[in-house]
Amino acid sequence: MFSGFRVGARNDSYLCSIILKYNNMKISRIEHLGIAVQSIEEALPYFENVLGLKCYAVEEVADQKVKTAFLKCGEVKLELLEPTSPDSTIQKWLDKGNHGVHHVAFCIEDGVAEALAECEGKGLRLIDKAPRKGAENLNIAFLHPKSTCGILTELCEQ
Ligand code: CMX
Repeated sequence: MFSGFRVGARNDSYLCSIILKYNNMKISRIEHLGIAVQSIEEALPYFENVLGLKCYAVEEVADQKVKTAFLKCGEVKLELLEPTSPDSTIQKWLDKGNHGVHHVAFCIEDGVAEALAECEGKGLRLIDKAPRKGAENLNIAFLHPKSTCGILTELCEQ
């Protein structure tokens, strides 16, 4: 016979484990990989002339202090990120000796705002509390790498 939940540490952790397993977010694919480079002009020949990928758009995202170049690789895009200012987060990341893949962006089917609320409810650290406009006019939001296995994670939708 069902006796109801008793208040106590055991039931709290049981409930917590149910909530953590509950997953509403639908990821359809990897939208793009963000790759930090010091210079798009110097990096492009590798991607175009060696890998044979085509750059189809170059766009500056002023509020992020980056210039972006997009290449298609099947249904996944590569987003080259060049800092446009010494205080760009990309420049700071490069200055620390990092280079290469900077973030992974997932395409969310049913809304970035809902996905953010779900992530926050599960205790993840959000960088963006609400979706904002990113390159290619996508609605985007970042999750902090400290709560995503060390991978700077971008959620996006068309
Ligand atoms: N991947 C994994 N870890 C990263 C990281 C990355 N790309 N960038 C920073 N970190 C880690 C650092 O290593 C550091 O870890 P430790 O504390 O162990 O050293 C920690 O996060 C804090 O990093 P920080 O150097 O002190 O930098 P900040 O806290 O100032 O900023 C972050 C880090 C992630 C919050 C910031 O870079 C950010 O807001 N990123 C999201 C926006 C962005 O990247 N925009 C550029 C792309 C634009 C676009 O695609 O449109």
